[in-house]
Amino acid sequence: MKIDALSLFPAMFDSVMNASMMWKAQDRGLLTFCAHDIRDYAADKHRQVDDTPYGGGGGMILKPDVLVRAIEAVRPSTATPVILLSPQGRLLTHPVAAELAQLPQLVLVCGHYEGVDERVRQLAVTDEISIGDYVLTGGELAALVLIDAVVRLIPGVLGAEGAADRDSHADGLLEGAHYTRPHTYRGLAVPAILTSGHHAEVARWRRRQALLRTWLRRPELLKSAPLTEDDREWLEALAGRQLPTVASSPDP
Ligand code: 4G1
Repeated sequence: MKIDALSLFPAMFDSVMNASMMWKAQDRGLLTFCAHDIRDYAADKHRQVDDTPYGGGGGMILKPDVLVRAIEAVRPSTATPVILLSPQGRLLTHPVAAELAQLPQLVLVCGHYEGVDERVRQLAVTDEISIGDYVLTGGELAALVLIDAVVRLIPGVLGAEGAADRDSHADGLLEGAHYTRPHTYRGLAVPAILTSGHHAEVARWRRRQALLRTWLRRPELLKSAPLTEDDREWLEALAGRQLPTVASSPDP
């Protein structure tokens, strides 16, 4: 996959893209990443990239001529998607990331100030994606979140360990409780089932922990999660029960 990011602060991508999984993906030839400086596409001697909004009001708007020129310069064909990271976009979810991971190239456009001139959307943007409902200073961190979610889904980027990890996220449930050594920490012991050696019982306990935590914290996720008949029966039993909190009951 080739990813080109357009930004006024291309250096913001350096640390994330040169560490860990992102480094591995590029090292293995599975990802080519390039951050481009939008200012390089400014035409005047002051290299102006933004201007005041028509109709007044505060703030600055990214100029359409500069941004469209930048997009057209990095986009090899009109078939390449151009994604504007924006609070007005469709929400980034696992299915959206999985869809983008199928594509050979992405151009990501990061806004700044009050945003981009509307004609950039009309002329050069093919998709608009948001990472969530909060105010950001720019689209760069949103682009990095999207890149992380997408690149880990490219076959060969994660090792065997990661592939298993991916399955547990892709099932649409939250993770239950996890424990590692020491067995007892500050008086808190690991649930006995995990040291029992009964693998089938452990698997069932983990599944129910995941269902319980999802039901308590993100019940809306259960609507789209693939559930077995056993899962449904157990959730129904839960609904008719007095529930303690997850934190105080690692052993439901
Ligand atoms: C109105 C959030 C404005 C923000 C309403 C998620 C946020 C890009 C994202 C803003 C941005 C809300 C995102 C806001 C983002 C121009 C430059 C837009 C920064 C900008 C809820 C500022 N996912 N925000 N406006 O944050 O780019 O992708």
